[in-house]
Amino acid sequence: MTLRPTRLAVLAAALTLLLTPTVALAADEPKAAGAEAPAITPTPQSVRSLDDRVTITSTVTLIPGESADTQAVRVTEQALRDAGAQRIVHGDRAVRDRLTVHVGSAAALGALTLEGPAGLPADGYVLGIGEERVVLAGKDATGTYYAAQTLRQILPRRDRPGAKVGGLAVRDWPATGLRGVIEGFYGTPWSHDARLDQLDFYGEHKMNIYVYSPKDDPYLRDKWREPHPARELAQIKELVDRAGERHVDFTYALSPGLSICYSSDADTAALIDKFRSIWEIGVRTFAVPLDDISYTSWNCPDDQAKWGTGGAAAGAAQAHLLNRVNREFIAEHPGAQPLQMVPTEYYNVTGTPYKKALAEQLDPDVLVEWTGIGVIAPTMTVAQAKAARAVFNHPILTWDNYPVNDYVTNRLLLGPFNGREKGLPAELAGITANPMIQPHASKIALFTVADYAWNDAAYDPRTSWEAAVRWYAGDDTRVQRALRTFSDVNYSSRLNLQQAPELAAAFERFWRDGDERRLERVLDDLRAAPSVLRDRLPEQGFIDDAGPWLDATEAWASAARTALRLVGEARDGDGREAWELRQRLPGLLATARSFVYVGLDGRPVPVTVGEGVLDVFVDDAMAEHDRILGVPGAVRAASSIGVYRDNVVPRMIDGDDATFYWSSRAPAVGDTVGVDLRQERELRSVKLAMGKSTSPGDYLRQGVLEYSSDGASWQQLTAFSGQPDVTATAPPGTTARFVRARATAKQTNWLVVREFGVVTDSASVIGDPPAAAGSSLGAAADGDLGTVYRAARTPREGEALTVELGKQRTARSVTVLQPSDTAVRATVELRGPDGTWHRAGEVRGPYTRLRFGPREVDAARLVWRGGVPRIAEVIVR
Ligand code: 14T
Repeated sequence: MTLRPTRLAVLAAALTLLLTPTVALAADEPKAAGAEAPAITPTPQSVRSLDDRVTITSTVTLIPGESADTQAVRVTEQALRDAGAQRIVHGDRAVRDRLTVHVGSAAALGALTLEGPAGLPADGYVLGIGEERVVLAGKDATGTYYAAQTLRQILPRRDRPGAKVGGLAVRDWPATGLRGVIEGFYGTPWSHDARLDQLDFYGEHKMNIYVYSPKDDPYLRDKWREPHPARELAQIKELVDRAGERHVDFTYALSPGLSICYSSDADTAALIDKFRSIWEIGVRTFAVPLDDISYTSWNCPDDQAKWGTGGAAAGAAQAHLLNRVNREFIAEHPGAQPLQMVPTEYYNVTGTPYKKALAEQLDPDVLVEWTGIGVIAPTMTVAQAKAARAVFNHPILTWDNYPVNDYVTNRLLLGPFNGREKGLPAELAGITANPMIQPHASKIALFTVADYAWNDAAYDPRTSWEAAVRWYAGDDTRVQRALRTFSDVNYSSRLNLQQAPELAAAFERFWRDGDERRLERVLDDLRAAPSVLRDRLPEQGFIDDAGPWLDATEAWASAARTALRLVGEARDGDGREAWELRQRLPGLLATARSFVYVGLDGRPVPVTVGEGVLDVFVDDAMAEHDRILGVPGAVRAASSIGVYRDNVVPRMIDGDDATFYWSSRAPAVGDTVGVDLRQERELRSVKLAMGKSTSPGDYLRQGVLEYSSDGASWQQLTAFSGQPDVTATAPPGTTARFVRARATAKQTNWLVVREFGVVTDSASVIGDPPAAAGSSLGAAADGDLGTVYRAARTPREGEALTVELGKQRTARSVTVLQPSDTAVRATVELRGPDGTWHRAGEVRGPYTRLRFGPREVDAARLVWRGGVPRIAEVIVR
């Protein structure tokens, strides 16, 4: 059938011609906001566009009303100037042909027939645009200030007057009373400038509380009785002033728990005196955190005498102290906000004598901070919050340990606030998030916290995260992409279990469809992201914060890019090029792992990015190459338990008895450590060496040694108990790919494995010259391209290296791999069934592949012809 233009198509073409000029004209007009949804953050409760629009005139009349403060006026004026207004004149009535802006006036909403803010919760506001006016009407001064923040986000950016702004009615309020940040982590406290910058950020994101409680400021904890040095006090005052301007409650938290005597009048007076000195610089909100202290041992005998021992005694003593602060200080200072406290049991809702004492004895108006269930709560539900309210019998303020990274200083946590059930804010006095040691890098997560705390009903973690990235990157889409890519490889946490969701999907897709080009683009973007951010991200602080992670990202992307090329060359059959690339990877990986974060204690901590995704891809790529080449790959070690410090799992197969794998907790029933031989092998014996002299008890107290062909069904080799060193010999004929030790009883000690040794029938290598120190003959045929046989000296006439295959097999090729900087020459010979050797060819260069017709062989040898031998692998297939 031939296609003819139908009458409809002709009509459509004509219509297009007719309409095109009109469309073009419309595009020339300044775009009215409201045509696309304005990016208001946090997400407002309700936005409605009105069938009207206003013009930003050259001169604007600003009429301050009853709930306007200087800051709301300042933000409004700035927003108007940024939108093209040239003069802003304060007045008390509208002037013809000028835009009128009412700041803090509910009555002015009348002309727009909008309901006023009277019925809204604290901090709520109504913003109306239409009828030649803009009206900002807060429930209170903070509400008006927030209306101004919303206006700032809505108005266009212009350098001359005339912009049209679509009519709009925003009616907005927060889902919970307190929304903000608790600087409550261990490690390097934020700098003064970073804190000032944070306060600006909170104001812009409608967060209204900042709790000043860095664990490592000595004057807040260790030396809580001592006054702040004058310079520091002056800085605190500057923070307090800035917080006030941004409608943020600066909360001063003093943690006396390490040394206070609860019954002491002097100590109570010292605490109150310090609060008083802080009141004087303008602070109105106070907290007494009693977390991370011992409540089983008192700091003075008087407390023991007064309260006895146990949780109930601790609760009573703490309530006593807090009530005194509450009655003698807070109640005596009109304008003071409710006192906040962190209980020593802050991480669950279990009924205990301690909580019961607090519930009954602590003054009812004191806010209790709670981290959810677990110190880092993966999820928080409405039911849990209700349970917390019930068990503490006090208003609950969450201390949400996200995105705090003091327990994982190798990581940046750039994923969204997640796992918090909708409806939670309504159960709470508020939400405070404990941020990262890195203030600027914390803003992505904190943006999403602000979004959730303001409007949990509308909150979607992924959408909010995307908005956060766009907001932080600014208008440049390239920077947006770079920041998204970088945040993706720093995404996971206990709240967001998947690491690098976008990159992981790209890898998965590649392994499915083999589209190298597509993945190439993804990895090129990842590699370029750090320099794009360094060159163009608006906030330099982020670059300083993220330095080692940016470096690591670039290096990991290079490694992954090389790994991808490796797979490509191997699949295309270019073994020589593949071997070149394969040899580059260990160095690239070492570089990728070389970047460190240096904490307060001066210890360098290697940083990670895309862990479990980038490293696994490189591993998988090498495995794919090795598979194509016909080698099984290096033996792998695994553990079902995490790693303590840097005592990583591979240390139990490094052949070094002085290094060890150390678990991050005690093994439970069913926990395993083991090795993957990467191919089915004849199993000879297993030797498990556990414990170490400085922690001799750290071994599997009771367990079994098992082996498996598929990693799914297991056979027992032996059972053991009460012995740190376990050896077992397999019955002749036993074959296995996997060997493991499994705990069959729970224990309290953690686990140290010095070596997990497995002896198999692997091809044996004999001959001369002997291997140099640190190398072995076996490395030439161990299935691991990463290990190299290095001869200790120049070969003598007639010396050869022989690889015994263990059994006869049909072969069609021999491949000999040498490190690229070696140029040894050798003749390759194969032994046939009659025991005689036949020449197969010559080794020349790093990659030699000799092919021949199918031949029965049981050994191969390299007869040296010159140079000092270094052989990565001899592969007979
Ligand atoms: F007070 C609390 F609510 C709280 O979370 N305290 C600390 C906090 O300062 C720290 O930033 C956070 C994350 O590491 O966890 C708490 O500190 C801990 C918690 C532990 F379970 C320190 C050591 C622990 F073993």
